[in-house]
Amino acid sequence: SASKLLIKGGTVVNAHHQEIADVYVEDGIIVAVKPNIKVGDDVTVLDATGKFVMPGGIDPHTHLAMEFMGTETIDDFFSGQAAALAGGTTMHIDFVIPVKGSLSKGLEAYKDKAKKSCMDYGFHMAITKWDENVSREMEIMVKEKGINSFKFFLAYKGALMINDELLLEGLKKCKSLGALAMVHAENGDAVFEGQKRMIELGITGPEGHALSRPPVLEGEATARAIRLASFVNTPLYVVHVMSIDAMEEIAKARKSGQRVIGEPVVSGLVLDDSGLWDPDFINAAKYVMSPPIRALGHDKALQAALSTGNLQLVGTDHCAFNSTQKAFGIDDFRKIPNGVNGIEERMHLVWDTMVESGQISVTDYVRITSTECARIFNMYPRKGAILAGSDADIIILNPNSSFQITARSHHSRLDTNVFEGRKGKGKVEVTIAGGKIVWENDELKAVPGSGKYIEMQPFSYLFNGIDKVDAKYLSSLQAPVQRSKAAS
Ligand code: DUC
Ligand code: ZN
Ligand code: ZN
Ligand code: ZN
Repeated sequence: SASKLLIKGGTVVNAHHQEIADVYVEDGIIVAVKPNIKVGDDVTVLDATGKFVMPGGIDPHTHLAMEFMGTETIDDFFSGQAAALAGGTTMHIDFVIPVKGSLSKGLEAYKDKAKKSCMDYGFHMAITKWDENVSREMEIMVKEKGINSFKFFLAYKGALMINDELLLEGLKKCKSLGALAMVHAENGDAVFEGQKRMIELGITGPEGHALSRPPVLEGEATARAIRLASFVNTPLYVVHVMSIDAMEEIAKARKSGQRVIGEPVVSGLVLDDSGLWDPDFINAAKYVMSPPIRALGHDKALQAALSTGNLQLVGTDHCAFNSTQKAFGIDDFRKIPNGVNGIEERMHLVWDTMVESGQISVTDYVRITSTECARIFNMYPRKGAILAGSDADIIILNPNSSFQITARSHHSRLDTNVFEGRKGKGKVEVTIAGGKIVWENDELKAVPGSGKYIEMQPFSYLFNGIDKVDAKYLSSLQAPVQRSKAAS
């Protein structure tokens, strides 16, 4: 039976434009966006008068059901997505971790984990080592499996970290496939050194985590990755930009015309590091993520960079570990599983911090929470837009209503919340995913198995004109140098 939905009288917002209009949905697809749509009585009608009707959030950076640091994140593809839906996010892109070095085995494992999905999802692929087989498999991922981005780790020495030689190989491979290279930018060798230094000083608590990997190491790795991407002439996406140091490198490169994307995450935008000094271990350990949440001031600077366009979209790095798991590091901060929540809170906190505060417009909000992600990963306008023909992933946000965040009422399986107690203006009152109302009147109707795997095609707009730059470079090399043939 066809499911038909009419959203009446709201302000429909896209990244480029907003207007008062009705939105008519049939079988999961937006059929019409215009004023005064008339429908029969077999259609469910939602009144959105005085509210914003926007594309559902797309979270470009999550870790659901990930095995990491000797344990597994406690939000899986159902609980994490249910939390997302309750917070107005209708799609996410998760990171596949290869299994025994095999990308295809990794993808199969993640597709299996994702069978219980209640919203659409896509995958990035993490590259944790390099050899001929990885290189071959990258090609299969892009050409046959719907993957168009690969993440390289410049941190996690001895585990996920790769060196510059391998990063260069990876960048070249990404370029040849039209896939986007992503980096976790911290200098892993220096972090390792910094950790030893803290332990030697007897600083074994959660504050040691931040002290051992300061902003300068994020700035260094970000600058290095940007310069190597420039050398190869391929676009670069810097995940979880947490510091002024990293942000300024991205801003500078973009100003010079380089194609670099910077993704701050909601924890970095609204929190500072003071919690890491909480005398209660668990209260402090819940803030441990990498790169670390920075000192007061970095948060505001990252917000400002989003509002000026120096940073382009907001993720979460949602990577949930509960108190029992955080306690693995009670005697040594190096054993605290790294990760904080955010998949449920991102849309609300970004609205309150950026729109309600007057830093950005509502159209910009749609761009940084949804549309830009869809464009970068080549899903636009199927995703990230309220247009006829787009998927019906839609939220209705009431700017006059308020939200409050607490572990008692959130939908993640976490027993803590890194944003505990935060309140703000602007509430997602309705979430529609795949044309179905899944969140309304604070009630969740998430259906396991209803989410689809979204295959992403290579060569997004970030690759436009890259070949021309290469051709120009090559022809400059081929200009003959006149030298005298006289014997010396
Ligand atoms: N950082 C985290 O905090 N968790 C997962 C991986 C990462 O890079
Ligand atoms: Zn219009
Ligand atoms: Zn990372
Ligand atoms: Zn991450």
